[in-house]
Amino acid sequence: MKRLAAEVLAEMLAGYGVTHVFMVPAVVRRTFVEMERRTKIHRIHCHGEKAAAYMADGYARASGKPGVCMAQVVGALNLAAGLRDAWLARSPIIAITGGRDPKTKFRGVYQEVDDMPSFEPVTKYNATVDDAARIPDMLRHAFRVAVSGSPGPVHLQFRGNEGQLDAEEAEMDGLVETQFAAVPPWRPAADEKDLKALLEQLEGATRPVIVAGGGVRASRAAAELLSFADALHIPVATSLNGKDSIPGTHPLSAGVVGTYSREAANRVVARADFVLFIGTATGGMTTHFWAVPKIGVPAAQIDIDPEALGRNYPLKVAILADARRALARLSKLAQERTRRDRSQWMAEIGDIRKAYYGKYKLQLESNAVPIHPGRICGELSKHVPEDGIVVVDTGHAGMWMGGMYDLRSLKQGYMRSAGHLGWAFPAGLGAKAACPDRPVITFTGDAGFWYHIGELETAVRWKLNAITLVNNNSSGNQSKRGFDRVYGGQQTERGKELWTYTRQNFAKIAEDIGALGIRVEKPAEIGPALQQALKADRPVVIDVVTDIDALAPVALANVAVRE
Ligand SMILES: Cc1ncc(C[n+]2csc(CCOP(=O)(O)OP(=O)(O)O)c2C)c(N)n1
Repeated sequence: MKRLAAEVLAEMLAGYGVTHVFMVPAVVRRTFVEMERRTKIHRIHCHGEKAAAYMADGYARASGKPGVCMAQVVGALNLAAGLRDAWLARSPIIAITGGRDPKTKFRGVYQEVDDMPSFEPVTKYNATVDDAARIPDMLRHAFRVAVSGSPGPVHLQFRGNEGQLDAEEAEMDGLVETQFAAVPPWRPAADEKDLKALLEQLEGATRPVIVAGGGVRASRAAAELLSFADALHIPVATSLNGKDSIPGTHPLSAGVVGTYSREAANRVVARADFVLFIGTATGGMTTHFWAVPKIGVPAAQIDIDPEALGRNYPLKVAILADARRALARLSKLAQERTRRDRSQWMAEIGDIRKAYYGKYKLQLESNAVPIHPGRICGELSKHVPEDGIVVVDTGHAGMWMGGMYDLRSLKQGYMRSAGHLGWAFPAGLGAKAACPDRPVITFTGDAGFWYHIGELETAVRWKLNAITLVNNNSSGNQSKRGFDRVYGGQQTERGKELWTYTRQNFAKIAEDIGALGIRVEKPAEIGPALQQALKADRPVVIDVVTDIDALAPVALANVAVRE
């Protein structure tokens, strides 16, 4: 029996558990009508395609379910640009765009270029859907690819500049494979002999460390990670993507290692005589460009992606498995063995942690006016609720929060821009869409906030009640050091034209748009502002006026290793 493609598409998306789609019209118009008629899917109509992609990304990272975003042909490249962060962070997204029609292509059709090559570097699967009958199987494949292995974005280009293919009829099954509705669809087990070899290596090590990445998060393996680390007394450092795999308050937590990092973590990892990488691509940001730890350190790795294993660090043991399953089995096997005394290493970890908090106390508790951003991190560590999700932009935002913010429990979440300035604010709205019952608090600089400030109106209209805290120093002051350098020491007064802005009051702008705006000028006001925001049940912007001269700590490299 023939059915209207739009009906089948709307029903299939609902069948996969999609609750929101993020888009700028006009694309698959008829499907939106069928969504209204047949499903509860919210059609979040945004102000820009890049922001729509970031919202889908935030939705995906908060829920583990693919985020869906859409654009008509002329907005397709804007959407592709927004997939870049998801690609880098391995976040599952399904992007649907309008495309070309064989009947008219190459004739100078209004608004049309060949968008397909632009999606190639930022997707795992990039395909054209030319016949309505193919929508079901290609959508199923899109879900399958997005969530399988190391997750990532996929792109389907529907025939017609607005993807009008959805208005056609065809024979369609509409079958949904719910196994692929979220990450991970499978939990492959590790080879027992590899796990035993790893335990041998760990037993032989005096100062082992675990570096946990986004794969631990994707596998929802944090509890198993902690049991294993606790059982064998192994400290845990994380990548920025893996930050919510261990509370910062846990005595085995070293912090985020690498470039946007905590110096305690770089110290611990540099001191280690054995490194176990779990669910991390061992990329430049996590390893401070392969300096922490140094290449050649005895290492093992657990990953679901065979191509990640040993890619940057030669391995003693390479384990292909789902992180949660491997860690659960490792904990079990570890119970059957004698455990090595690590009291000296544990004492050292305690000392390194203490030294870090001692050194940064001045910033975390700073009473300076204008406010020091370290104090914001200190206040957030205290005030983010037990089930709160924190969403963080890149640049100094990533450095301040990656290094200085502490999660207090495994129920709290942490997500961060994989490098794109301006990602966090829309991603926070997407996270709130995915998890309406959890508080979402976004930390962004003002440069980051300016990118998609128009989406405040989207937040108000759709009641995406996220809290956005703006570290407002009227500049992108991460650029200061770089411009000082190229000016040969200290930049000229005019050099500041390259990274400063006019002073603005974002609380006022927020109020004008219909959100709650709170301006904070004194450190003691941060806590009460957060409490007020958490009770507001509206989108909130907390505009914190901060010190333009406060620069985030740079990564500790070349850590002296003394025996
Ligand atoms: C898309 C994109 N463009 C440019 C950059 C480079 N960049 C990184 S941080 C930054 C300035 C950040 O300013 P702001 O968000 O205000 O935070 P601040 O450094 O002032 O704390 C820039 C331009 C980037 N990361 N991403």
